[in-house]
Amino acid sequence: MTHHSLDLKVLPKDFLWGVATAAYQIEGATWANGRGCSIWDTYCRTPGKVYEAHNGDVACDHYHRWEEDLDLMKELGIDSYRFSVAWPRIFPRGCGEVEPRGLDFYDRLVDGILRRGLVPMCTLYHWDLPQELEDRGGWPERDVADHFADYAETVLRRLGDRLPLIVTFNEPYCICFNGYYNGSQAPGRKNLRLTHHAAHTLNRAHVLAMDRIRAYAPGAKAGIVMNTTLALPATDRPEDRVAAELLMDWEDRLFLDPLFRGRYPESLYRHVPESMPEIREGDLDPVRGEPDFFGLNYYFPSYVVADPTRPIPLRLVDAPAGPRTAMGWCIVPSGLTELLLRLRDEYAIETFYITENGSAWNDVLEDGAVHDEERQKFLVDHLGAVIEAVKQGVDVRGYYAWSVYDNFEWTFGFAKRFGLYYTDYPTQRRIPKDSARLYKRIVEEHRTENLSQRC
Ligand code: GCO
Repeated sequence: MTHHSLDLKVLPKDFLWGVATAAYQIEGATWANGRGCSIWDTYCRTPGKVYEAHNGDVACDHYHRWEEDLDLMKELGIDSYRFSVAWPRIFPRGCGEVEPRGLDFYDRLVDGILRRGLVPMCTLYHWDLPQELEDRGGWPERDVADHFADYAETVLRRLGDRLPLIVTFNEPYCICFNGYYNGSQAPGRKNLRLTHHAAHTLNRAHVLAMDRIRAYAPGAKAGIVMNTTLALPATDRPEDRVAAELLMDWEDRLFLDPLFRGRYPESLYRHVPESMPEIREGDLDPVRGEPDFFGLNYYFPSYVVADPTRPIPLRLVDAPAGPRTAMGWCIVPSGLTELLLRLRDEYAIETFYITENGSAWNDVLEDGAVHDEERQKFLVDHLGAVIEAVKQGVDVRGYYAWSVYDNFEWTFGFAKRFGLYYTDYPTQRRIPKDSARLYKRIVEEHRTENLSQRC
């Protein structure tokens, strides 16, 4: 097991150590108890979209194994569990009739989380849009924001008194750009105007959902989760620096500026005016939509050069030579520190959670063990980056490892393993990797540090 020299006493005494999952990636039971079809059920059945046509029909069978999974999290010694609610379980058609058995499942799950002394962090949307709403236009359609707000209210009327931490959306960038621009994820469409209209619907939906959260979960802290790009110029050329800032307008400020400033980046109107959406009074409201915390998902930075031949004059280039995870992603822990500092300074964000951070490796199960040295190093190095940010005054309240166990990695299916536990899919056994033992030890050491400080 990896040794570490993390300065854990830097972290707040009430720092939340957690793990994160998402409904479609772990639950399975996609046709159980009235659940409706989602865009990911459809996408998985579209030839050529997902590795070996894998799908979430069974996944980690969490829908039936949730109690043992919560016991496993308790055994891991963590404080908090970040999960998502599947909209199609609550509104099988996206709106209209509610499926009470869907609410019943999450009612049991939340009570189970609380009964084990864990803090639930509930994500209302982690990519599984009901297919019928997509059939009616999907996120580019303005009224999906109203349906989302009604869905949020329905969930919170049932669970709101027991959810201390609530997230409206997971990764608006992926929802909009992978879903409607580059077509790499469900629903797999490719249209810039639809992308920007989807972004506006989602920005508006966040504001509407925050109204409902304040009304039906008044005791909760609410926020949003973004995989904000750390865009780095690939060279010191001034034009590449400009391109890097433009990438952040394009990918990130499209969501950050509406959230914190109530407007879109001016550069988008300069470069792609024809794709920008109609904005109505009250759509973007930095007062109503202001989050209590910002959830940051961090995996790797992006490297950018200027490219005047393109509508948005930039191009992503490969990261400098160096270690890569099994996803082919570069590994730059210091980027997490830099990104936290930049977000705090640019938007005066007072409270962060690292809502996802983790790595995929070609894990080998031998003699019932997985000696995942690289994942352990990734974990320690990125926790070190969080500690460095805290030393520089950033208020980070928690860290959620992605993920507790291997699960459905979207278009990569079950081929990529991010878990602290190894999921043996044929038997559905969860087998602790060395990284799980390391995470458990780090959590225990932080608690011990706190106790010693109290004495
Ligand atoms: C994301 C999603 C997760 C992924 C994880 C690994 O950030 O893309 O929130 O569902 O599985 O990040 O790619």
